[in-house]
Amino acid sequence: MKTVFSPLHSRRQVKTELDGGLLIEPHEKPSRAETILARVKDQALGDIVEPEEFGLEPVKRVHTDDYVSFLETCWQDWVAEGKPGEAIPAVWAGRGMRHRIPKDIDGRLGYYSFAAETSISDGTWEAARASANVALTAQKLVTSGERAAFALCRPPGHHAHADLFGGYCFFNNAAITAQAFRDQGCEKVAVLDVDFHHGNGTQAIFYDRSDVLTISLHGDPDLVFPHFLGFEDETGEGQGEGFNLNIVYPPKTPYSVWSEGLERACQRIAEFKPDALVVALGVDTFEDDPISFFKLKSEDYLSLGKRLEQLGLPTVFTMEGGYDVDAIGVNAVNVMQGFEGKA
Ligand code: OKP
Ligand code: MG
Ligand code: ZN
Repeated sequence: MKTVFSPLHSRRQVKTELDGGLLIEPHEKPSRAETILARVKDQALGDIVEPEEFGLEPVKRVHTDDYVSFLETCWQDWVAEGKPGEAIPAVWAGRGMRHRIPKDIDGRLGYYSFAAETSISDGTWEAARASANVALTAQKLVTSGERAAFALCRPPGHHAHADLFGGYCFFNNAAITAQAFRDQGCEKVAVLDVDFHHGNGTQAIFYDRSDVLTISLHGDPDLVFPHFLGFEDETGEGQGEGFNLNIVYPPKTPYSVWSEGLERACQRIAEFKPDALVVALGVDTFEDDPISFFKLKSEDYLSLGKRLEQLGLPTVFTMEGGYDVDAIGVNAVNVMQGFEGKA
């Protein structure tokens, strides 16, 4: 399997993540991507290719023009205001307040976000753009006949809505990929999100559509991020009714239980009969992940890959979360190797 990777991911190198009342070193850090890349090389998974430049058009099929423009100039606007640190949203339109776009950068940071842990600094825009290009290049490989491709995206994307960043995400790489499949002639596309966290952005983007089936397996949002979306009674709306599926688990869920939901997800996908599959691949389901609470083991990722292969679909994997940097390479590449038949 080919891996698409851009060294430009390292342009996203923020110093801060608001966590527990402190500004800590971010969990979503450059070494994550480098460790996965090293494992891809070590295991000789396949060629490693740099992304092509697709421009903003396929990004804007999913994200609003004004959101994209905001991200492009956010850091300069912040610096121009004389702010001393990294750009961090600190104010939102609460219940009863107006959802209008303010001129001031503090106001716009709040308007275009849903969480405060995701700081912005110089290079975030370039890295987010590169991450989308990585996903789109993998999509092009699969459209051109590859059975599957691994988009080694960083920053991740599945929390990003059409016009909201948060949860370490800016552009929703999985959604952009699914939309690219649609725009190139696929009638139906499925997005399966196996990251520990709910893929709230992907769900929201396709919520009223029946052409893109969205499924996410995740930790109970009553207990974990993103807190305000991802419950099992969210099944889609309008035309999209019945085309969103959330499968929620409690703390300490092992693969033996998690895989029952995977089976339900796979059966729903098989019934949907999509022309392509996008897997939003987080490996923060791992037992030693520092911010998550499932109990998957490294060998379980081989089983996951094997089950995904059995769907028999052209498949793009977009990298999402995974914060135990020591294990992230083994776990992510195990999915690809399981897909390719390694037991
Ligand atoms: C991004 B992805 C940790 C709180 C974490 C943000 C989690 C973002 C996860 N104290 N809040 O889905 O892996
Ligand atoms: Mg998920
Ligand atoms: Zn996650």
